[in-house]
Amino acid sequence: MRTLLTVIALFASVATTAPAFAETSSVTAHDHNAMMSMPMDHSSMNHGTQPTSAATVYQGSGVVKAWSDTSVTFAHQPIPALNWPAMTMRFGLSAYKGSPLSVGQTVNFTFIQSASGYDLISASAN
Ligand SMILES: [Cu+2]
Repeated sequence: MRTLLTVIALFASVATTAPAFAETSSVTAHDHNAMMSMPMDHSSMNHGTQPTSAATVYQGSGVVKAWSDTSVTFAHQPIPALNWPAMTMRFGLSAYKGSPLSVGQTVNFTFIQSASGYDLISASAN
């Protein structure tokens, strides 16, 4: 009796873990693909309906209005992904690895939402 119960318990635990494993590995493969194609593929940008640790990267373009060690101010074009109209706003620089931008320069840029606002990721002259 004891052996039979053990066998049943083992079988049940294998049966419930196996599908979970399959799902986890397919999600990982999917995320990997999304990351590989992110710079080019806009369609992968709106996958973030469930909480993940990877922040969504948004794209915009605009004119540099101010530059400091910690922030840049852009007068940017509308950003449909966020339902933003054109506006002038500040982005933090803690995640930015590029060179300083010049006031008056028009750039394409990418950014993420941060705990305190929005952080610039990259910018390239337009
Ligand atoms: Cu804005």
